[in-house]
Amino acid sequence: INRNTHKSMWKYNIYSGEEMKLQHGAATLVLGVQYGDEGKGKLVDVLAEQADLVCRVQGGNNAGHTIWVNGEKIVTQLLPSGILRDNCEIGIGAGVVVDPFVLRDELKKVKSQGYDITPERLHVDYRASVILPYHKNLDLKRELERSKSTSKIGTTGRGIGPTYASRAYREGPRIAEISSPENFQAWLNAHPHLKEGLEDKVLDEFLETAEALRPYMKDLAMIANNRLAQGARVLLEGAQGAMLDVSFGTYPYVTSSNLVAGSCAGGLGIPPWKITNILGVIKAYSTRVGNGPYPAELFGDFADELRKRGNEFGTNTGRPRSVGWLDLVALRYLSRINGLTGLAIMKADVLAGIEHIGIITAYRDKRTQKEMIGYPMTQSAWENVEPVVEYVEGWESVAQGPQLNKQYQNFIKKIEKFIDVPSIYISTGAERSEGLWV
Ligand code: 2SA
Ligand code: MG
Repeated sequence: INRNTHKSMWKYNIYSGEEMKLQHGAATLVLGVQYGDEGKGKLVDVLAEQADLVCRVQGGNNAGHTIWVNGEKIVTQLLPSGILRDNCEIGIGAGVVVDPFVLRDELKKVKSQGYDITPERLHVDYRASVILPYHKNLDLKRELERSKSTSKIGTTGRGIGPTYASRAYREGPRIAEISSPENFQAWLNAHPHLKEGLEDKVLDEFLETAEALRPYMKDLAMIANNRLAQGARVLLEGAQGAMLDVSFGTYPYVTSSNLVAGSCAGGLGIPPWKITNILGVIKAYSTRVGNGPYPAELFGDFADELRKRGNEFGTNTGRPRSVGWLDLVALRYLSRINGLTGLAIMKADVLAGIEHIGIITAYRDKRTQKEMIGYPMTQSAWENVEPVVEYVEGWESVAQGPQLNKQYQNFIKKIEKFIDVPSIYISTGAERSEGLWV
């Protein structure tokens, strides 16, 4: 590894066991570098212990982050994973799409689990877009149409795509517009098609919900900038993963927002140079849920076993996730696009006991059997990727106490060398406490 190219990494000596410290007056970004479900929620929860403000910056309740605390499972969808640490404020940024009903229900749910989120603590940016019943219906309708051909995307059905489209069309309401019933009515009257599914009783409930959420609606961008100026440690929580980025993922089988590092500052409204650390999260293997090319995919009994062991089912939808080996070709590409300064590797414990672990180190073209030159750019190029898999020796367990196993260290070294990014955190189990700084 050429450490000179990653100055910020010098602080974290490899395998030093030294915990990463969040910088004051700066932001640290945690993002997924696969297809989502890498375990970002856990890393955010761990780092949030030091943070003063933790914010979501894109996506919506398509996300699902699972965190285990003392045997209790807590799932967040729209709320940032920082909610479990009462030392930090939390935010939902301008780049997020918010379903008011979901936010209401999620606040209620986490309250019943002991996390009462007050309006002093949670800030929802006025400029976040609002998911209306219309958008949800449209999402489902489009998917139904697409399922008649082969172009079904396999969305979460939460209205995410249509809401972002509605923003680009400049017709979808934002949080600020629903903060007053008069404004919202005026907005609906100007865009009557958005009233679909918002009739009578539902409209009343919607207005009631908006009213209840009003104390949370704020100028989060300015709050975040003020906090940074005061020396706060800010954590940005990415959603999904870079392979699902609307520009850099496996388009059109992607989500509808930009997820890569360059877009995250804009999802909150802070200058990009305030982000001084960009931590990529990966699983030691990979998963994908929804349709679209997935060259790494494994099938058969082994895949079923891995899915079961890793509990790889959609957090929100319960859909079984496809599983596969770690794809270093895509990871290397996305490490560059994102400018990763450190890598967190999760769920290697799930692979314990497997004799040989596969890693994808090159792409071959299925048709010509020749190695692909360059990164796939078209849908058909993606569909014709045949992975070249190398096998490394497996491990009986990830670590003994604070010591990583030799075989696992070799695995990590191979990744680091291939992508030229050092690892900083190794998860050794599902619990919040099960992880090592390296
Ligand atoms: P959408 O709903 O428009 O964003 O769907 C577009 C694609 O993005 C994928 N996607 C996800 N992939 C993995 N995890 C996600 N969150 C949930 C989870 C998903 C769930 O954590 O398990 O519960 O099923 C997520 N959200 C969106 C989606 O599968 C489509 O491929
Ligand atoms: Mg998830």
